[in-house]
Amino acid sequence: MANRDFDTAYWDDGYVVIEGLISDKKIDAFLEKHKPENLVLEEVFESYQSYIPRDAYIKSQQIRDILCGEEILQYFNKLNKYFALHLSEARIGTSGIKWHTDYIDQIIEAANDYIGVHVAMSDVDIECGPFELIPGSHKWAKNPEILNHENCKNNHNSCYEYNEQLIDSMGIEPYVFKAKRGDVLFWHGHLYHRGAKIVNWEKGRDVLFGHYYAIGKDEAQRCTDGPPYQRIKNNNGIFYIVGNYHE
Ligand SMILES: O=C(O)CCC(=O)C(=O)O
Repeated sequence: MANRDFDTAYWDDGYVVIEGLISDKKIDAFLEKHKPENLVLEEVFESYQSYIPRDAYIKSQQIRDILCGEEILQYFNKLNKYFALHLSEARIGTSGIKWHTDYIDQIIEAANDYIGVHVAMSDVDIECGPFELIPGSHKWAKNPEILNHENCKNNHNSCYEYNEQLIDSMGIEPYVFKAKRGDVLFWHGHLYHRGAKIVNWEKGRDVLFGHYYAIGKDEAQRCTDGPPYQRIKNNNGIFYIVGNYHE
């Protein structure tokens, strides 16, 4: 991001890394509460499952302290959007998932409202399968006949193959996130990324992920129980926590 504003770098490259954003104190509090034990192997992508449930943030102050805290919010505010956390994951090492985007349908406005956050809870050992991304790929034209939610759900290999071929044809080198503990990476909903394969199972990278949707200002303003943590609605069982509503 050197010499560029956060928002310029984010919209140009589709990602931004902020070094040392989250304190050891917050990370230690999280790891004390959510110990990476009983790791379950996920066979499809040869990786460990998340050791917290996707909605763990609803009950965990320690997760919200990180994923909805002031450190991350100050950057969301630079995008002039109000974001709601809707998914959290914590993993030892990679998800192993192949190249993909988190927002699949080719609706640019909606993808602009989707953001992922990777918090490094330990230094990243390169052999444990780091997070990789393709800079600028959020702006590429992608085939909506293939990349749509329905097709990627029913026929996911066709989507992975399409993504692989498109990335090969563009010839852009991946960026490998060799993080230090406390570093944070923000990425755009249409940016290609993956969890690279584990090379050495003895080595880990403890990662906390947050996924967010932007919500309207009116909706954010309806929250009355005070920033920074506001549970605003129960949408078919999914709770949303507003991060950055400020008066
Ligand atoms: O394992 C990884 O780092 C990739 C995670 C990922 O793809 C995601 O959270 O959307």
